Amino acid sequence: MLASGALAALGCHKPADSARDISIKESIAPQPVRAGIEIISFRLVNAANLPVTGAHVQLEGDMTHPGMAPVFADAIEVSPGSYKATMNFTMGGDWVVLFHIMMSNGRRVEQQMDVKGVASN
Ligand SMILES: [Cu+2]
Repeated sequence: MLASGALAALGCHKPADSARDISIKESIAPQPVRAGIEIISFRLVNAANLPVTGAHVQLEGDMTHPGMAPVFADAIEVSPGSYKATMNFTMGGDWVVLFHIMMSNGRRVEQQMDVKGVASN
């Protein structure tokens, strides 16, 4: 279990045009991010700042250089609107994590976060 104080917020991303009303606030721990297992925690809220509950979220990690297979992780909802996933960054370098979100009403939303400068082990 992670202490919330160990989480370093990476910032609140403005949603993409297709998901203007759904925003995501994410953090990743431990810091600094190193190759290997990291915990990605995130909160989904709607335009009224209410938690988006019951979403199924798959994370996809891609490196910014070609020739690497993506890594995937399924998130679990740990409290209403708050989710957590365990991602294995298989290499140091610059990553982009895509959030493939399927809301409980079936609507699909995409978000992403940049994870730059993952340290090599
Ligand atoms: Cu790579």
